[in-house]
Amino acid sequence: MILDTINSPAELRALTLRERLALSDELRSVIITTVKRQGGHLASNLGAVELTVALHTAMNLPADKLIFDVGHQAYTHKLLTGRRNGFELLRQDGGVSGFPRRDESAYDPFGVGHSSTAVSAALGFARARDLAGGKHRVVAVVGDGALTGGLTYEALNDAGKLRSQLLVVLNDNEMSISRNTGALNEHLTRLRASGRWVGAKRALKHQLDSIPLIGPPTAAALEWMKTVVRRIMVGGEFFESLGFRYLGPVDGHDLESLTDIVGKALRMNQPTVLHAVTRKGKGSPEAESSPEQYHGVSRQSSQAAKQPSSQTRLTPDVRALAPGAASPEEGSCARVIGDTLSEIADSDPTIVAITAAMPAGTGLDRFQCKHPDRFFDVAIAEAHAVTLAAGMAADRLKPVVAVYSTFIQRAVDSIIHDVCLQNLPVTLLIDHTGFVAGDGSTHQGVFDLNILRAVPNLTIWTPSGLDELRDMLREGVRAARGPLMIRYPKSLPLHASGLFTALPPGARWRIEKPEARIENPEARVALLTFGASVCPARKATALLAESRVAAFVVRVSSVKPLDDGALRTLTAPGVKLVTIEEGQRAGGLGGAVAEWCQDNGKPAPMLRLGVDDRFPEGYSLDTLRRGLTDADIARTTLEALAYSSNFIVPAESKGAI
Ligand SMILES: Cc1ncc(C[n+]2csc(CCOP(=O)(O)OP(=O)(O)O)c2C)c(N)n1
Repeated sequence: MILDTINSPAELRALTLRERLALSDELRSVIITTVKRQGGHLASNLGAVELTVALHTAMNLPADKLIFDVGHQAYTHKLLTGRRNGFELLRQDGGVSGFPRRDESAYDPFGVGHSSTAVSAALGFARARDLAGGKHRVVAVVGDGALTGGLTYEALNDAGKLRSQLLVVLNDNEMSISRNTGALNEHLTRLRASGRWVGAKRALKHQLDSIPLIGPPTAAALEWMKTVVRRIMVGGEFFESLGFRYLGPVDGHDLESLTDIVGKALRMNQPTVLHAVTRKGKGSPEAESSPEQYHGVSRQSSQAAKQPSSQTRLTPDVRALAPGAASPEEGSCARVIGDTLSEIADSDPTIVAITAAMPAGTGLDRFQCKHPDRFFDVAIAEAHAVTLAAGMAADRLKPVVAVYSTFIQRAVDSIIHDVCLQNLPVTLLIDHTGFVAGDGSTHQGVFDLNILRAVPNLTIWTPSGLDELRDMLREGVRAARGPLMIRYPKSLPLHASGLFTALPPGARWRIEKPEARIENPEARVALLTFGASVCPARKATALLAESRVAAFVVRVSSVKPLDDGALRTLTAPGVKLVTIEEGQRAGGLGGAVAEWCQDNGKPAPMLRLGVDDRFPEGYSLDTLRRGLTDADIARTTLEALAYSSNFIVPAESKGAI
């Protein structure tokens, strides 16, 4: 394999065109085989193979800086920069990340996972270079989806002033995760249609050859020629109005032309956009025909792993359960959201649903099928999604916005300033809270509760089962009293508990009966938790019972407001409190309970388990959950009981929290 001989771009540059074409085929097959086995982003990566090979050939990496947007199209880049071995364990602990990371390679100048950061970061690199008098080139690779994110516009607007080299390669495959949407996308569609982009050089030559220049060129012929050249090589009024030179569109799979034009674009001493048209899923018939389903692909099931590789199939992972988390007792929260919202909207015409480019991931595609007129995909624009909802709520609609926890971080001020300050009835459905498998530290849902708990007027509910999620959504949207956030992980048990009673949700916590009765216990401990941590907490009560500790679980269905009555019961003398959450300890559930105890003169002995002021690292749920498993909860509780009458964890155990 040629790929085996490539450890750095220098070796790639020594290859002939024929060899680079063969290498591109090899890269595709390694990506397909690895993603089949490990899961990962398939379609985006297959579409970016030639583009990446061309960039690696024309650039001088790592002196030049190559910055990917979102980063889920960087597999070829990783395979060409000495990470072939780690790629075997793509998205697994000990293997390479599915995204560029500064701590992984000198070839990754900027870490990423969230969309629309590349132009800002690249401009930062360009300005740093210029201040230092450097000569290296800076390139941002931005998808047409990422181009819909507001940050990109802010950066383009700023970058247009630059008087030095900055190349933005627009990797336009007409797709975000779903089909791209919005007016800019339509502009790109027109550019694609106008440019006859099948190989820029060839198209240009063909167009120029077709000009009938008989005799001395007439003024009309010259004007025509100018128009044709402009249409091919200088279009994109949008980019030009922002101060960029626009080149393209070019065929993003024609390696020869592409390498040539990337080389030329790199020589431009001004901000330049090179518009490359690519095909998402290129080279895999199934991914090409269903790029949305094959955007993300889940890990091969163990049964499929036993079959010969020719029979193994890729598994689209649009709404699938988290790898390793799937069990018959668990189900997808997104599916429940989509179905429940569709159903309640049947009888309530004021309900509208908003997604920021994730209709399938959030389950809102189900709502879209049933109520297309009341469904809005605003593209990758979380802040806009929330402020749009505020506007709708101010005019009597009941908007529901579904966003993953990690991406709602983009919309914090919209929630504060537009929704909560005006006390508008917007329902925020925050999916993928807590630990998230596969994508690494950029995608963990461990901040939303902590950041937003401090915002006045916002109610925060935390379901622990799909039945509770359904009830909360029904009740929240029906009442539409004010800003409401319902936050849930990717999947939940079907039932919050066997004893579930369909009480209207609110600040009503469920104090579960202890599983085991312990006569004369050594200690009484309440484990306060919600969501994915309820199950390990329940198991921990059994482990604690073995040490004569009477522990019981309290299902916290509302973090804001807290359940005053339940807390008064729980802070009775003799009960010790343990809060457990897949989120930052600072300001989370534990913080809320500690504040309540302080404010109410009930200084209960208390242990707060969660993420201790660090970014969670790891790709498997097992790794991410270290410190919060049933055994960890029981062990830390026992350590705290043994260590101090104040129920404090010894300093040396803190690392596990
Ligand atoms: C802020 C933010 N919102 C949502 C996402 C989820 N997301 C990941 S990739 C993607 C689509 C990106 O499309 P594009 O930039 O065109 O890249 P392509 O996959 O088509 O190559 C979305 C919406 C994200 N990564 N970041």
